[in-house]
Amino acid sequence: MKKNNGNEWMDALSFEETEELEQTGWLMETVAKVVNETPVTDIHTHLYTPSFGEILLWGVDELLTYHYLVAETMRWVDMPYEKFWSMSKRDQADLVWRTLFIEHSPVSEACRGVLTVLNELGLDVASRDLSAYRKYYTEFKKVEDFVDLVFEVAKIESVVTTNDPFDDLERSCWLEGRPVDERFHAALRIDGLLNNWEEAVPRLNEWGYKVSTHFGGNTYGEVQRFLTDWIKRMNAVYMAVSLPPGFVFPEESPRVKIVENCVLPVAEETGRPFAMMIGVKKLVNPGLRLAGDSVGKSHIEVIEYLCRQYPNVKFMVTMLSRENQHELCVVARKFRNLMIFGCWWFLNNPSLIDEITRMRLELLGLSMIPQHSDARVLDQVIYKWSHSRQIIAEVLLDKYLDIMDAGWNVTEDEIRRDVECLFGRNFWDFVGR
Ligand code: FIX
Ligand code: ZN
Repeated sequence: MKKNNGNEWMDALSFEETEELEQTGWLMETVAKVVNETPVTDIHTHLYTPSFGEILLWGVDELLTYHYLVAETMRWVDMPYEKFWSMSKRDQADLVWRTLFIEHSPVSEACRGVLTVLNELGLDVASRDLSAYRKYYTEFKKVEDFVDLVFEVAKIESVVTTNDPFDDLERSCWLEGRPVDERFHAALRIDGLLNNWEEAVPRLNEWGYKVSTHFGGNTYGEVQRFLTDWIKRMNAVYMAVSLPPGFVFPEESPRVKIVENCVLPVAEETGRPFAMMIGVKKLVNPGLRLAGDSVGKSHIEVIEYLCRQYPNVKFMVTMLSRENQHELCVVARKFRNLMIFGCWWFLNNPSLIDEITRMRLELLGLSMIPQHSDARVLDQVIYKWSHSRQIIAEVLLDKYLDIMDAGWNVTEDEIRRDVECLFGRNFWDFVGR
């Protein structure tokens, strides 16, 4: 008597059904393997090359005081914000750990992320022993050793950082000529120029760029020189800015004047894309500081206008509102000089990554950049990519199964080619490297 192993149902399958079952099994295994092992270029982070020192954040106390977790903690804790900010980093971390992990189960995406990092670093998450986790990090004598480990665990090939010449600490690092790890690529961040023109003018003059608030003289030429100087100094792969939901173009504002007369000409001349991250409402709750920003639906017409009027400029765009995602996909179908990217910030959650990635594959195929980490703490790339890889693999599998149903069989090489596009090739081809 054949051992009843519960699989006797398979004997009843036809030859074709058995073959399809085997193909499906192969596809599931192969997609998961390729997605999990393909190295990633993380195209937007808040990390820094190790030589820039303490502004590169790492370690469990930095993980626990990530502004996402601060916002979640302050929902439970009836403490004046300023009292929290006056606490030491360690005491802040203790409060977050107690509130979000011990007194309540850590089910939010940001909480889960901390657990994924600890787990993938080989620590005993079940112990809930924060002091043991802290002790682990003391074993790394210099951050460079930890960078190598994190890049290996997360399978990161390189990261693009956010580099702001208006940040005094960071500017001095660049002017000193500190060495840049070749895995860390700079993006020139120009919020200081576009979102605070009044404050930027005296600083630009101090740095030797003769500009005036009302754009007299050769202000446009001098701002262009500022941009090209910093693109060269940083070897920046793109220029980037975050913009409010109300951003429109054209418009009689300093921001639009500078974009039109400085940023776009430099983008065209240098071939560097202009990355717009649109939809952030800064400091709706100022007491929360970095955690106090919120989201608003933005005007898709501005993307249509810019891509149409400036066909020789490359635009990278991500939008913060879920309600903008479908129209952003549609606009990307209309303009090959538009590359959409990431599930940004409040969209970087499994349910929305799934929805947005599915929508993008269905509307754009593989001509998009599905994700970036936005990591502010080095360790975070471990969880942000582990979680996203899992979802991207599930969605990709569904799409391959759909075409397999119609008789199209993808090979492992083709799956690898597709995933390499999504995880870096599309980006590097778009920036022209
Ligand atoms: O403007 C940005 O680059 C945003 O990503 C950040 O300001 C934000 O705080 C963040 O880290 C979101 O993930
Ligand atoms: Zn960011």
